Amino acid sequence: MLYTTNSTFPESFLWAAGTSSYQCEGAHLTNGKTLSVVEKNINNQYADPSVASGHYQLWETDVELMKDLGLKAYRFSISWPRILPNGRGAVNQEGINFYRNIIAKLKEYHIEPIVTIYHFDLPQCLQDEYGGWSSRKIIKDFEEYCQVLFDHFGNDVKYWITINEQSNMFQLPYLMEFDEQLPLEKQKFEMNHIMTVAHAKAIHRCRQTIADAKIGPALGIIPNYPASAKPEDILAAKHADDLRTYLFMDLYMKGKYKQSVWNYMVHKGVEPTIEPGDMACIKTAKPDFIGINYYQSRVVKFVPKDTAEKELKLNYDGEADETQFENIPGLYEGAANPYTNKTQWDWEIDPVGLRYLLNDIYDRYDVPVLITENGIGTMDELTEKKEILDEERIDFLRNHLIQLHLAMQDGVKVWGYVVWSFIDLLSTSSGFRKRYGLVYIDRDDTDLKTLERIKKQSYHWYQAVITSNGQSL
Ligand code: BGP
Repeated sequence: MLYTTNSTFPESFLWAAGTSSYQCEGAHLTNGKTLSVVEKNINNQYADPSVASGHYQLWETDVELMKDLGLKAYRFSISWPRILPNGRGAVNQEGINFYRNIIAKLKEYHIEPIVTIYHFDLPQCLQDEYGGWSSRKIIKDFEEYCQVLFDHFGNDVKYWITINEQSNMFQLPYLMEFDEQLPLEKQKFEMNHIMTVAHAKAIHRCRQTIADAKIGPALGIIPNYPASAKPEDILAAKHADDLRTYLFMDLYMKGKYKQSVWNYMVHKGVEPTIEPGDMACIKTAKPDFIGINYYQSRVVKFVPKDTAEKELKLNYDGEADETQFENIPGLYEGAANPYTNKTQWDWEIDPVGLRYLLNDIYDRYDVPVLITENGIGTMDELTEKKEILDEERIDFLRNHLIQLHLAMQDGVKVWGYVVWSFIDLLSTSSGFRKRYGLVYIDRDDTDLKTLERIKKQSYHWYQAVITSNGQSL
């Protein structure tokens, strides 16, 4: 629809906020928990995950803050190595109790738990034993981990997210480990296939165990815009979307490899090994919804085959303009957008892109959407009165919610909206320097301070949004 109406958000709309385990819990080697790959990797480069936001100890305070905020739902992830310290086998009762207590409190306050099964934290022991996601052995271990969660929490948790940001997992250097002796791209596509089968198995297990559950993946999506009206640039944007988004979406929703991407992989000799039964397993595991993590859009232009290859280099410290866009010679290269503002970490701020993306996804796949992450990383500072005046965050969230609402009026079915993040947490790329929370945590990268929770201005703003069911944006 090209014109908007005055409709309101539905009563059932899930106003939510989110976190993930290793980013907020801390206690990373406490009460039976073992190390995960991502904890090992970020510990080397950024902040220390042993305390994070102190949520393991302070979860009750945090849930009280959720209640005051009026959240209808809370998205969080369960730590695989907290539940299964050896990656499989013996279940750690302390881990089960930790999440069981949180879920019980959420239910008491009528806050719907939305549980992510896998948010980057692979047990390090499985990486050491057989190479983690590079081995098909992980499919069985992941399936059993899922079964443990469904058996223990299935009565109370009705919204499940299988895997967070499968696509980004292969882009960001600290999320996965690769074998330096083997061609990188081939490894990535093999791992992607294995992960897709594991995701599908999780959906099958969920359907067998929890009759009334809704389950789907959460994909980090960056829509690609052409740098100009030049036909080659238009095609470049399509290629970038196919490789970075629709490869994954077609697997999840249609149960098949996108032909153009398959051709690309075959041409480069990097296509994955498909075993008998894999595609049938994937095809019959249609998700109930798609979770979208949306932060930014990107511009791409065509670059000829003989261009030098460029890797993606991220801006980690928030000193703007350090990002180097990746390219695939012959297909596309990232470029700056002259029409959008950027965050301090060079992420393009593009609320309209959310409306565009939602329409595109819904047209292609006809599946309900949950915005599983949306937010802005900023360097928040306490004022003398101990306040956080994060107007930039309020603007960001407001403008995205306006576009989300317009997309709903266009006809897109959106179940809910998860602000990233509920409390400040360890930014995977930049530690505590880059804050996303509605609630400030009194610590920084080097000084643990008091871990006091302080409501930001955005917390109060979101509270009013929820109370008015989106009327008071
Ligand atoms: C997504 C992750 C989140 C969160 C967010 C912000 O990719 O799912 O876990 O980290 O991005 O990213 P960052 O912390 O790197 O700014």
